[in-house]
Amino acid sequence: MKTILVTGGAGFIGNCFCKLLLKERPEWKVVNVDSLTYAANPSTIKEELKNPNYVFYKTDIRDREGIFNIFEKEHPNIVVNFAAESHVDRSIENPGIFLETNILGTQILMDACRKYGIERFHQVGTDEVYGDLPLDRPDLFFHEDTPIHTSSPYSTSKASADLLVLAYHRTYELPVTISRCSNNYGPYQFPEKLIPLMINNANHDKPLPVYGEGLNVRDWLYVEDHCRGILSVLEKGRVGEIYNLGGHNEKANIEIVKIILKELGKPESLITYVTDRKGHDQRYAIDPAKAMAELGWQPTIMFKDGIKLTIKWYQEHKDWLDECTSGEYLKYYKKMYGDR
Ligand code: NAD
Ligand code: TDX
Repeated sequence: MKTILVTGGAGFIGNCFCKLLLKERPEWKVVNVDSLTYAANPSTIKEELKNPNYVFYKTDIRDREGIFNIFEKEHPNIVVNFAAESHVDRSIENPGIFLETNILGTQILMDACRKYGIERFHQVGTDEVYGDLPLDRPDLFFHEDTPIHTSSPYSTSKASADLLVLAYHRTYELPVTISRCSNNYGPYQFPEKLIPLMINNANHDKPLPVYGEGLNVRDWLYVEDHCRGILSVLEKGRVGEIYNLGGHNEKANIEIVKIILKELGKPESLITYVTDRKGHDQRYAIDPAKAMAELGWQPTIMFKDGIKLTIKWYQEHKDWLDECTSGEYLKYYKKMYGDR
């Protein structure tokens, strides 16, 4: 029996990872540590809470004492850190919390790992640490040794955390791994991110706010494929290594928005071009060759199928979307999109 401590397990990707573990590693105990920020809808974890192999702590990873107490009690063998402030636009408005959670929170977790001893600390990273690629060079991709070159406070905080993780490996010999993934899509993503935001707006016949000309390119991976990649890194990856995870599924934002409108039977007249994001990265494109060769990992869900599954899920879970978009979300939406 292994105990795996997952932080941010009430969020989009962390919850998918917990679901995967409970299904496919039934001999593992899953400890979810999440402070339930605005980005976590508590109903996301309601099924997991019924599972005897699952424990939930509502604790902030910035709370050193709280985190150390959980380690003292649970003695995890493995720690996977998903907990983060994850939205680029919010980091442009208010960078401070990104540095606190994403960097200092990671440090506190690793300090607990050092004190109590673990087999593996895995940091869930992002391709945004590599900066962006030009739109006119489709031959270029991010490799694990592509230099860090960040654009936003969000990506800078994630890059800083990665460097700290590597420093804890070199200095204290903490057994770490890092994965860096491209854009995820799928069920339970908070509707501040492109795909669920556009689905939600289209459902309400509200304008679909496309930044700039909608030509920025993202490399999309179905969330469960990302989670399977992380599990492969835990089970087959080499300590001290970084693994890029991505699906070679590049799409311009405007293509995605049009697919959503078509799937929902809504008119393209809902598309509204708005002021661009500050410092907007042009193109992300991951080369996942290392993970494929070393771990035998590869994406299983094609974008054309994954996007249909995703839209269908949101259509069948409008209550979940409504829960996310009440309260604070309305203020956020007005602030970010009101005069854009
Ligand atoms: P999310 O915003 O949906 O979820 C983040 C979760 O972390 C939430 O449940 C939130 O309550 C929790 N959290 C935030 N601050 C916390 C704190 N101080 N203490 C404890 N819990 C806290 O994010 P996501 O999209 O699921 O991303 C998960 C991780 O994957 C992040 O580290 C992100 O950088 C990384 N990532 C995301 C993507 C993507 O496309 N979404 C791609 C690559 C990497
Ligand atoms: O209203 C919008 N209009 C729009 O045109 C929003 C919310 C986004 N966009 C554009 C900006 C980006 O080019 O869509 C693209 C995707 O935007 P986001 O969903 O905000 O994702 P991105 O900025 O690419 O970052 C995501 O991928 C990497 C995640 O949020 C990060 O957590 C992850 O690390």
